[in-house]
Amino acid sequence: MTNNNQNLQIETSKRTSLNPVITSIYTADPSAHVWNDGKIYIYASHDMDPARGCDLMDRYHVFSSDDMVNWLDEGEILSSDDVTWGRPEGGFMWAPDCAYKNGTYYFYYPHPSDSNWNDSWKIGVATSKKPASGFTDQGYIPGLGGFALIDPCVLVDEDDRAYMYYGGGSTCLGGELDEDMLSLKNGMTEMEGLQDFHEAAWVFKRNDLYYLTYADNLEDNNRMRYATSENPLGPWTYRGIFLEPTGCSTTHGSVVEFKGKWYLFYHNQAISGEGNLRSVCIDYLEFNEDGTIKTVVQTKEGVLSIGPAPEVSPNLKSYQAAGGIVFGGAKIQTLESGQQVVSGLHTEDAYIIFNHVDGGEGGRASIELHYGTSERLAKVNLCVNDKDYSLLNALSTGESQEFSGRTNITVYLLPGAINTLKISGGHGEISLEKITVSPVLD
Ligand code: FUB
Repeated sequence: MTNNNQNLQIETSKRTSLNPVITSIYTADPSAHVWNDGKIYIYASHDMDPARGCDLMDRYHVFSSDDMVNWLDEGEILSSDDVTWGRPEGGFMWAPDCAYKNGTYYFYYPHPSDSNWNDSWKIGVATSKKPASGFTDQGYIPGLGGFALIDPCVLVDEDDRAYMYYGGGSTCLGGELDEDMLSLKNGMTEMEGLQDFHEAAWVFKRNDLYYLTYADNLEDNNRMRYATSENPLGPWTYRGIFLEPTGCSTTHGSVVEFKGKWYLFYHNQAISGEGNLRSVCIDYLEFNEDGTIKTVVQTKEGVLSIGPAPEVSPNLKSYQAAGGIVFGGAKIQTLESGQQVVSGLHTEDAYIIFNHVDGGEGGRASIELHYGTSERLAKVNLCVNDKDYSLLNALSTGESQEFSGRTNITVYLLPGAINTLKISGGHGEISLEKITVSPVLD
């Protein structure tokens, strides 16, 4: 097995984000924030593949970027297994948000507390001193929750007062959070003035005006609407629709300014064609002179890079697939060029094992698979030290022997060269060239 740094190569970074922007795993409900470290982060929910409605969504991943184009999967930050007060069967980790105050990141998420899920929603909160790791659940916020009440959003205003918004069905509620960010100051009140509110509340502020965006009820084709107010808790003036249907039955988005430009983060189903296997997208959001929002143009190109491309980690390690141990129908194939790759992973009971993968000092590491496939959408299953990270998407590279494909996920590795990675086929024929392992720094 090759395990060295000589294979380190400068990868060609993307200069346009393309849409969807997150392709390796299915992500939805993006809440984007710019923190003091100068980076932008997406807190997203994770559609599990294969889906069963939205039932199996049991964990959250965070993504970060310096340039809006190259996004790093920072890994899983919370799963329903971590929620001691939650629904015994797990799942239902729906649209989250994150806020920062006084040196702490507060991650808010909706989760049922009972098997009877839609009657028992609560808003949980986990905290960390870091934006994308180290979160510990703190329980749920007293006084919040009930039938269909989901999708928390928190605005920390310029005067440091924090407001919570959430809702579902036709009800949107807002209220001020206490200094501790874990409880309400005075309870919640209904947000007045919205038209056709469904879910997915998001509040941001621009030029002293508050904007409340949300999903409407258009059947099987939700759109995003918005309203404005001079006060964080309204009353609101309805302003219109600014995101037409994306092709997905649900819609959910966040609006953020980063390095002088405004963006809409939203989801569609362009990769899977399935409404419960969604993918996060980004497009520009523009305002008219009077502060109203122009209809967002949904593109396949996405947005342009606005910063330096990330450098390849000097600690990246590369493992050639031909150095792995193959089982079942998986086989080492020698190409005309002399290059050796592993094919046959799509056949029954086929898999490849990489033993002795070096986790360095242990902790988070980005695992990237370099592959070729002529399938429109192949899938591979990744297990690391017996933890199943579920299916990763491998989008077409055009030719099965064109190894420009990349799919990645951040996992936890044990310290030292004692980690075992197992890769099996999930769907479609794929050839594996190598995997790389790079530490993800805090
Ligand atoms: O992702 C699960 C649910 O679908 C969210 O909470 C809603 O906003 C909708 O996007």
